[in-house]
Amino acid sequence: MAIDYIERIPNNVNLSDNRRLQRALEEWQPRFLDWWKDMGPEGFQPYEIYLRTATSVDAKGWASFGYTRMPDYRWGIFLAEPDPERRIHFGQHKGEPAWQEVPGEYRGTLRRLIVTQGDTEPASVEQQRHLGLTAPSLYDLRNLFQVNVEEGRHLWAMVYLLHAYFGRDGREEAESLLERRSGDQDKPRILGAFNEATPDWLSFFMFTFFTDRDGKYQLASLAESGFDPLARTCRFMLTEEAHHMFVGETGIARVVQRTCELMNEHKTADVRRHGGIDLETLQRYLNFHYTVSLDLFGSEVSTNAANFYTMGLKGRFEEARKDDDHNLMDATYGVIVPQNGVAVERQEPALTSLNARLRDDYTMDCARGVARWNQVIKRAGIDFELKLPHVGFNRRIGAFATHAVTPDGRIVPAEDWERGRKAWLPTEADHEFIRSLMVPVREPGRYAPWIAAPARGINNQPPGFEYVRFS
Ligand code: BYC
Ligand code: FE
Ligand code: FE
Repeated sequence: MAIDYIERIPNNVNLSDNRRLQRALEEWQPRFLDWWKDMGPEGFQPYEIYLRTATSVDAKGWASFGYTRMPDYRWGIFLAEPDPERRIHFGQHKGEPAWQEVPGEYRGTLRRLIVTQGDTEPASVEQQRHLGLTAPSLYDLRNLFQVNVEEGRHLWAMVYLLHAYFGRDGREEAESLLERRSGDQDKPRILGAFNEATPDWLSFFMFTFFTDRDGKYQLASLAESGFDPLARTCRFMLTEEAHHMFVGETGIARVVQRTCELMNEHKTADVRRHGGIDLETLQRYLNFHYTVSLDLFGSEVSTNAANFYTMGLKGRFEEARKDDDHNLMDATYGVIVPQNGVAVERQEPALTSLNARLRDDYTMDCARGVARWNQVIKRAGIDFELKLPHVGFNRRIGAFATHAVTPDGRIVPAEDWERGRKAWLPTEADHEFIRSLMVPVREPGRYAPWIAAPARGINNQPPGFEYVRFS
């Protein structure tokens, strides 16, 4: 279904057939724009950015690249194509036709899930709003803004569902999504990681690698939902998410590459003196971003998760491809938990372990990316491996939240952990050093000295391409 760009709100849901909904969203639109101007990328609203815009929801639809001022970006409502035959394929409603309306008994639960998802999207834009001022290149600057406008669109995706299916409560939630603020004492964003600062580009790349990847896994689970409009909107969001994770993975790979070049050139691991980011510091940033992202999966053993599944609201990652009864009444799952002072694997009912299982899928995906970074190190002939820390390390949520766990998985007295902290997590001095590297580079084709150039340009543009026009 083609996207209608003639309308004030681009969409592929025939919005003009529902005047009431259209009017309500047209009233929300200027408030979104006010929020974007206040809380979106600082200092770059007037400039033209080389951005992609969806023109249809199939693979070809991403071919559209062009210069756009961010406030003119065509945020809209895009759902993956409907499948009229679609059925709920897990939980107690398995086999029933997918819901086109919200089942009354699940209204509150479903709204909560949608609000939680929706809240992360503007939160990340708020977290990243100052980064444009210190971008290491025009290429990176453009990628930041691409991520930002798409997170803005993800907010639209959830706000559409709230307005279209949840009546007055939904409209109120849509307002609140513009009122909470990342890191604000009085009105914080809902989930922990979205109240942390993203003060520098190393944090940004780690965030898009680790935290956007939580987005991938959560969206994939919601894309299985029996509530069909949610499933379809999440399926399209996932196509946008892939680029965010690409930015993170290649961003870190380029930092690693530059670090290795400096190590070999100067025959030292201490590359800070030469303007690079040492591998130990990269490891500490990795430890932080990975573990705050693990917290986003909730408690590993959770009755909420069991209920979401049984109700048919939130499935497993690639639910359809799993070869079991899709009810999980009798199945078990091995969950890592602290027991008598050590981390052990314990069999738990599969239903209540769904958060742990999704988190484990996520960890395997993270490990593949880390292995690719290690390839860069290995190819440079350097003997060092980046590692994901143990799942119990540095946790605020779940079974390990009340335990002090080292990166290699030992449960230790709290004082020992505090003594180890500076070797494991970024220190104030690390932050200060990284901050000192953050000087903007705005000449086309040039890159800050702490990061290598990318292998190829966006949409195959040449190295000196002007991704952002300052005129
Ligand atoms: N911080 O049974 P529990 C993305 C709360 S990222 C604060 O342990 P449950 C993106 C929980 O709400 C994807 N609170 O967990 C990425 C519950 O509260 P109530 C975002 C937390 O409910 C980058 C209580 O603790 N999408 O898209 O099974 C850039 C006990 O809950 C946290 C979603 O999250 C936390 N970390 O699962 C832009 C999908 N963790 O009910 C965007 C929707 C838990 O006792 N959300 N709590 O008051 C969900 O599926 C679930 O809400 C969660 C939690 C997986 C988050
Ligand atoms: Fe998103
Ligand atoms: Fe994202």
